[in-house]
Amino acid sequence: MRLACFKPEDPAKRTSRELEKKIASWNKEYEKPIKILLLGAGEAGKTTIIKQMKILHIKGFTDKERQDKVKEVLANIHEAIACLCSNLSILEPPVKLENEDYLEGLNFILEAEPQDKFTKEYFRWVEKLWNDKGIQECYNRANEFQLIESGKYFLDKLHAVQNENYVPSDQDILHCRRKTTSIQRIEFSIDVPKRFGGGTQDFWMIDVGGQRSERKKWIQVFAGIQAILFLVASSSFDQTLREKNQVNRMEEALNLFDDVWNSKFLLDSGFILFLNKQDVLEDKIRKGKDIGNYFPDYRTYNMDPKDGNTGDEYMRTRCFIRDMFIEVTKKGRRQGDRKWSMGPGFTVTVEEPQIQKEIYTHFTIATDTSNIRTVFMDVHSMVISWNLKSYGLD
Ligand SMILES: Nc1nc2c(ncn2[C@@H]2O[C@H](COP(=O)(O)OP(=O)(O)OP(=O)(O)O)[C@@H](O)[C@H]2O)c(=O)[nH]1
Ligand SMILES: [Mg+2]
Repeated sequence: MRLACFKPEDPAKRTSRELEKKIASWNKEYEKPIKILLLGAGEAGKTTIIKQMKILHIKGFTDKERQDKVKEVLANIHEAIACLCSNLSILEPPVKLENEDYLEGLNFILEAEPQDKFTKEYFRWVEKLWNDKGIQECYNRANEFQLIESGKYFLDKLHAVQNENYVPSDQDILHCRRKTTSIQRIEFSIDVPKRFGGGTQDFWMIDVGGQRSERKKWIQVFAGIQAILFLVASSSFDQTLREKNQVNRMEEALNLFDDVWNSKFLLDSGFILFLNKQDVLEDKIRKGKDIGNYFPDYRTYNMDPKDGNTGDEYMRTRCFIRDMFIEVTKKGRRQGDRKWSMGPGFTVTVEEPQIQKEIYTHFTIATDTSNIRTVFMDVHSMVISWNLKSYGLD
């Protein structure tokens, strides 16, 4: 009688066992979270996307979180009105208050001590000033100085905010601005489409600060990133940097995108570009702003008719901006420039990477939950499919 353990193994069975092992190891990878890193210059909308993920995939904001936001909302109001008041006379040519009696209020706001802020008198002045034609004219020229994006949103709802029972809504939280100075990670799970096997997939989304001084921290989180979500403030073509007011914000975004796209640390990551702040861009263009004054190539730009109505200035502008970024992905690394710089004082020498990658683009409004829900259905499917591909499972 032969002992079973000496029985020669059936080769078919061995192959099937090896395959099972391989699939088990793939499944292990599949169970790992997919990491998405948000990048882009300051005020592009990265943290707003994190807030949307919280609304869409986690339980939203708790009562305590909403209460904590009140302080930030009030700080946004003060920053906005003080910024408008102090820039009125600095603008070239300067702007005057329509109602000169409000000069007292303007000085009150600019000199407000913490205990004056948010008193009845304070809000009375803020409201009067915000409705003054001079301040409104100054607001219309806000691209000439540094006003926070949320200024108009909160100054338009002073009545609601003054109420002692005021609780910030989701919209208020999405509009509220606070500069990121740390690295933040949000974790969530989403259902995997049936065509990718069903079940759920965990995601980690990582947020970093985009202003120049923050960028030296980025490299700490580059390892193991499956997708880069690069955000651009599409409306920023007529603005300069808060950090350095001689530099055009859109130029900065293009250069930063060039650096990130060509980074040897991100060769394995997929790239998705969010051409964000489409609502602000559309508003600017409808009011007669012309990107051609800042990017003269717009004058000879030919929009592809399949991208929309070529006679619509907003459509043309958004396609032109998208194509400037796509152009970056097509050209090789700048000749003689092997340095990868993430801002002043932080450069790394790199070898020339010549890997063909593709860029996926979306026109987005980060403060609009339904827009982001739709866009992210695409993004999640795409990232899951990239991930499966990288494990040979597509
Ligand atoms: N209207 C409008 N506002 C937006 C949009 N995206 C972002 N914002 C606002 O723009 C401001 C800046 O957005 P953030 O998400 O803080 O920008 P960030 O990229 O995180 O900026 P840093 O932390 O400095 O890197 C906030 O007040 C947002 O509410 C958008 O699509 N439309
Ligand atoms: Mg941020």
